[in-house]
Amino acid sequence: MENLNTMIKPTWCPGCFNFQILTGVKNVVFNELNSGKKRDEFAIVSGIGCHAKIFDYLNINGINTLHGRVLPTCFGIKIGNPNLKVIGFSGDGDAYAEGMEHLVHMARYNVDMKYIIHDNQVFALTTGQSTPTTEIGFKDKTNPLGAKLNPLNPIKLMLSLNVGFVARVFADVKSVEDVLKEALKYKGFAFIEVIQPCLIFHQDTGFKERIYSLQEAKHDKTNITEALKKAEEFDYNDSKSKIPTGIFYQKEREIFEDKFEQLKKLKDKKMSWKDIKR
Ligand SMILES: Cc1ncc(C[n+]2csc(CCOP(=O)(O)OP(=O)(O)O)c2C)c(N)n1
Repeated sequence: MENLNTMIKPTWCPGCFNFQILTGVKNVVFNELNSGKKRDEFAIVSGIGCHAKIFDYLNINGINTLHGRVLPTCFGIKIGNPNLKVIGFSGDGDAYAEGMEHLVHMARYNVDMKYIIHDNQVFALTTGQSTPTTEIGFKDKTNPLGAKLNPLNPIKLMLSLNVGFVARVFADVKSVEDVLKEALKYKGFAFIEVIQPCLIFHQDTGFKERIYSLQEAKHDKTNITEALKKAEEFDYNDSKSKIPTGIFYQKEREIFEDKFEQLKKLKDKKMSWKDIKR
């Protein structure tokens, strides 16, 4: 486990839920290494924001990229070496504001990579401005009279784009661990929204009391109609509603890498572009 640590001291606020995400991810990678995978088989990418510091605290190769550019960077890595297990990390601002155009197209492309969104409903690093998942009425420096714009429902968006692995979990170690383990087994683009309060700029709205597990409730994750119904149960404006968590939808479909002969060859022969003689 120590090999996954870096020398850098975390600068997240004490108690920040990003620590839980970090530990969950670390546990999963640790188990993968124990079962024979090599650290070099993984690559991570993060954007800009508090979430992005996870890059500094995980001793795994990768790129800390520009704000909103996590997915095209992951995509580039996969094209260079489709055998890598690539995990991208974004904030809700990074994913749904600066990065939205990439999210929509990467969802369509279905590249075999995993995407974790640390959704604290604010631009935290820049001190708490509203993002596309901030609820109406939230007061911040850019909306002193309260936010007026309707928030996004990221789960519904992903389902409408035919994404084959759509999940939401709360930011606790075990939930992050469980869902990432499943996502790594899944072949294709896995979308994992991790909801978390920001202790400073967007405090808890009773998440823990409102959350229930889709899997314990025997939700049929192969049924898109049921998944869409579940996605409707919670929107960010409703501070009273129940919040379904777990895997909303899971179905494999052809991945980008298998549609292109050159990439498929690299994948099947376990090679990267640098192994090819020109
Ligand atoms: C293109 C661009 N726009 C704006 C910024 C300023 N900026 C830096 S961090 C940040 C907020 C990040 O928020 P989010 O992605 O939600 O992550 P969090 O800090 O909440 O984890 C912003 C707006 C930037 N660095 N680059």
